[in-house]
Amino acid sequence: MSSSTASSSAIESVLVENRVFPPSAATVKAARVSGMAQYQAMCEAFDKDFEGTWARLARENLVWSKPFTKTLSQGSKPFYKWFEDGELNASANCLDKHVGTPIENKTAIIFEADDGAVTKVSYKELLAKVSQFANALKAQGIKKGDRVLIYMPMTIEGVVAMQACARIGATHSVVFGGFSAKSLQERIIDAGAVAVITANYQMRGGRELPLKAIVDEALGMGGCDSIKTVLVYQRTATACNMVAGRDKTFTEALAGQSTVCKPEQVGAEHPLFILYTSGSTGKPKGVQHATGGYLLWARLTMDWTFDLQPNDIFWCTADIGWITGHTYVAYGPLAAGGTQIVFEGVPTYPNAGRFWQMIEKHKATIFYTAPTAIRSLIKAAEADEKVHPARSNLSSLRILGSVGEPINPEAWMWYHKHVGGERCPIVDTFWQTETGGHVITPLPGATPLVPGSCTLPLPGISAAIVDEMGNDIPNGTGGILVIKKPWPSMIRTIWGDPERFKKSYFPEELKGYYLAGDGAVRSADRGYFRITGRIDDVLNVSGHRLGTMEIESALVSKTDLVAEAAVVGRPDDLTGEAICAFVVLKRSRPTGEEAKQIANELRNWVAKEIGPIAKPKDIRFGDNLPKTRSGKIMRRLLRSLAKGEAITQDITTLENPAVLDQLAQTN
Ligand code: 6R9
Repeated sequence: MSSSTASSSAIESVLVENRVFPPSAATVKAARVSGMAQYQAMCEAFDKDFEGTWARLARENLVWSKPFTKTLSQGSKPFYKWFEDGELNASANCLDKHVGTPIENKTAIIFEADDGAVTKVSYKELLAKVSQFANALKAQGIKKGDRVLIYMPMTIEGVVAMQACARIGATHSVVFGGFSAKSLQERIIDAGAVAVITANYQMRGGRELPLKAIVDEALGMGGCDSIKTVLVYQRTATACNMVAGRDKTFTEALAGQSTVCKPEQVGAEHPLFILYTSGSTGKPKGVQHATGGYLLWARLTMDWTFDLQPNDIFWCTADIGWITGHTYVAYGPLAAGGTQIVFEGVPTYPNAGRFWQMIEKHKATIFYTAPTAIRSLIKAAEADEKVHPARSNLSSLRILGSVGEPINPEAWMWYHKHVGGERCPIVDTFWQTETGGHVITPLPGATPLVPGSCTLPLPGISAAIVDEMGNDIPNGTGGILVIKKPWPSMIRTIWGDPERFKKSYFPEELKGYYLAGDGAVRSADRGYFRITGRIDDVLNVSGHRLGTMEIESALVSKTDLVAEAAVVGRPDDLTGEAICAFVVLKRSRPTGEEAKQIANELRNWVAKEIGPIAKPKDIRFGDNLPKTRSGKIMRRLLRSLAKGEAITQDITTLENPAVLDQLAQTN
């Protein structure tokens, strides 16, 4: 819990934000959670009988092959267990559950490819695909408890691969298709994966980008001997390298496999997946989620936050490589029996009106995306009237959502007016990889909305703002966001590193509360939460989490060139935060064209080490970094330099003040 604290300007703006948008009477009337009184009653049910309420919801919303008798086990805090002695299967709860009901012929997924081609699958068809793929996995010797790494584009096949792993009790670990071979290799080794599921290529914005070649590169880096099988989906007609004995195309693997596969029942605590995310230290953390509790929350938040109704067409734009794509693409919409859109491409291809055109084409009713996408589409719409949302018929929409980073009130207002036609509630959902699903969010048929605020905790979630000793602090004062009581979809541990789990999320001084890692403030009048940003060394660039240390390690691993590096974030209008790297080279400090050229070389190096999303926007060179006399890098000062602010901090302890002028210059 070092470095920056809640920025004071963000706190001020929540105090002055006084626009309030209550849901219309008709929206309240039709909603699953109808009005604030019902929301409060739901919260009170947890206050009166915490475990009993969770147990009731788990029984009502999931199908258990063996009912649980214990709801919450607190014997080894903070390693909480939920519904411990119950058994279920996640895939059965998403698919089998609906087959044999009127939902079986309902469209489960409307897939739109990068080039606009549309494919639809019903629940019955999806179950057959998942079952056949599950049988193919079993035929490769993959079994319950094995870890399978998935490196796939957004496709029906990507969802099928995840569901098939769940069906046989294998724990999946999806890696976003933008991560590098090195990142992939690290995750394969950490998870001890036995197989990789990938595609030859992925299509993004009309370009064919390799996936299998990156897998080959990762496996060739060494240490990946646990991998026995690589299954390759042929997304495009282009051939890719195949290693005999190890690699099989989907077609080969599926040949002769039955479309019926009995789901493997697993204990509620069985790890459904591991998803790597950035933390404050160099190494990404494998966030481990449990089957029962995770699925319960995925299911419930579809009903509560999105008010999912039988005729809704739900569209979450997140990639399956992120937690949002896990909970609100691969599991939640299916567990809830909804129809959803899965989109392969990018929002700006063939033009920046793509999202709006797709909403019109598929008559989407619920649209869930990230502020960074909204901000870039605002810019595009302002520059070119042809891609403005007003050019599309968006009247099918009834609920909008936002996720991944704070949404600034200006972007909120534009989204509300131009996309939501001033009629759609916006659910600004705050949550994390670790929370499994939404934790603080408005409910569309209940909560009066305030732009830029994620409003109130969901029923059952005891979110609070405390000081560094875990004491409650009054509304209107910024502090540390915690969740006081455990909840079913919480992270269970960091894969292979339980000590780090305890240290990162349950530090001793915080009274056993879950530490989210964000700063927050509650408004004085309504007690609404506003997230003010990370309080650790984690950056949020376009809604993607990146550790500053991770990027620093990547830079200094270029040992022929870099002596030292420090990375901080600075505010950016488009991406929320931008990465700013301060670098000391082993040679003399470059200037002019040479500095630009070396900066680019370093950007490409970081892209290769981590992935293009981690490329620093600014790179600045100095003869040294600003350090205290005890040798500590003065990060506070670097943050001011990154922002281009005048240095007002006390620099009397600074060893080498002359470097400040050098580090103020961008290349
Ligand atoms: C779901 C997801 C988590 C971090 C989180 C916070 C930021 C997410 C937010 C938000 C303000 C929101 N964050 N949603 N900040 N308002 N509605 O994004 O998970 O990738 O793990 O990132 O994102 O800083 O701590 P993840």
